[in-house]
Amino acid sequence: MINYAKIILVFMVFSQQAHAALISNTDITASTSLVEASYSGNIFSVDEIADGIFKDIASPYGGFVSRVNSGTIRLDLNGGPYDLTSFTLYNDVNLGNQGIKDFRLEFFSDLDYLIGNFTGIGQNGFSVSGPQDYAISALGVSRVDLVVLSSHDSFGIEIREVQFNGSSSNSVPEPSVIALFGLGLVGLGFARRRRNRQS
Ligand SMILES: [Ca+2]
Ligand SMILES: [Ca+2]
Repeated sequence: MINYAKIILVFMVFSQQAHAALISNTDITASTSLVEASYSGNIFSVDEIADGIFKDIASPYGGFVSRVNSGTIRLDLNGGPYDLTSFTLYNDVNLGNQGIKDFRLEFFSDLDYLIGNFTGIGQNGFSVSGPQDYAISALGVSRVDLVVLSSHDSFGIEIREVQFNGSSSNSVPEPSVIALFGLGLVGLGFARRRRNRQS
């Protein structure tokens, strides 16, 4: 006989969706060994890659610039680990024909294991002035290395902002879900008792 209570219980548990959240700004701590460019006394420091400022066509730009065409930017995700579903890139400081081109995201667990990667291509600021979204799927991520493989021109790496979407890997089920779970357990108990009586 089919155990309907068990099927319902499994359905309820798996239908529980953790809440997606924007991981941005203070959720991200950026660091790099690349040299930060400066212009007219304005330093384009790496922390500006996640400072909440991205619609920056005029000074102060609120973006990161390094005059090399490749290199790694480390992004520690505070409050992680997270289950990531997308990456958002605001490419090119002071929109022009710049920005990163080929890049790879490397995902690390809280124990610092490399657990996956994603390869993408950024459009320059002439082509796309707004956010560029990339669907990704990576579970239990505490850190992302943004490895820039090439840039659109010799100005080097120019990024206004990065963000992720995802949910906490350790998210606690909501009370309503816990209540449903309890109901499912009760149902299981009834089903088992009935089966015991029949046998
Ligand atoms: Ca910024
Ligand atoms: Ca630019």
